[in-house]
Amino acid sequence: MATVVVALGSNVGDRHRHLKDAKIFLADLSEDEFRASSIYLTEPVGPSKRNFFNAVVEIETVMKPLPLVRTFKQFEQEHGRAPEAPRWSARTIDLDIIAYDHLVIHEDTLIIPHPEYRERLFVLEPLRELQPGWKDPETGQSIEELIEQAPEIAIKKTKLDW
Ligand code: PH2
Ligand code: MG
Ligand code: MG
Repeated sequence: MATVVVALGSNVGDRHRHLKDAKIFLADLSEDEFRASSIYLTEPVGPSKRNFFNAVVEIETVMKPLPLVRTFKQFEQEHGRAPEAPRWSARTIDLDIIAYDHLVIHEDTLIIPHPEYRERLFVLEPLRELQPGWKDPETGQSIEELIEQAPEIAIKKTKLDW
């Protein structure tokens, strides 16, 4: 069984609803413990103009990384995400694998840990809430070090429920 850290993001439509739907899907998928961070309101990184709701969850699964990615893509598409939409376009729901146990994978089709999560406070802050002892599987850096180095963005923990 693997512990998988998943980042959730939504910046269009009923963002709270999209996150809650994704949580139900991920909790169902999880074989064992399921844990979720708070929901955060975050400034967009990149050209998007719409603020995001973001969160990080942890699931336990026997699924291998690639099938898991495919399952996530299918969920995204069933929830209004166009498969060929441009990289930075608004999204109803985005599910990204941040880490899969302590695996390091560098393949054409898959990079784990997520290649950009170290620059993304909207992932790092909820991850710190969930796993204060987190160490990057590739570099060994602590979550505090990662947060210190990441570019500043406006980010606020909300009191929204799941
Ligand atoms: N996702 C992106 C690009 N920019 N910015 C925020 N705040 N939150 C996101 O989830 C996000 C983003 C690409 O997936
Ligand atoms: Mg993403
Ligand atoms: Mg994605």
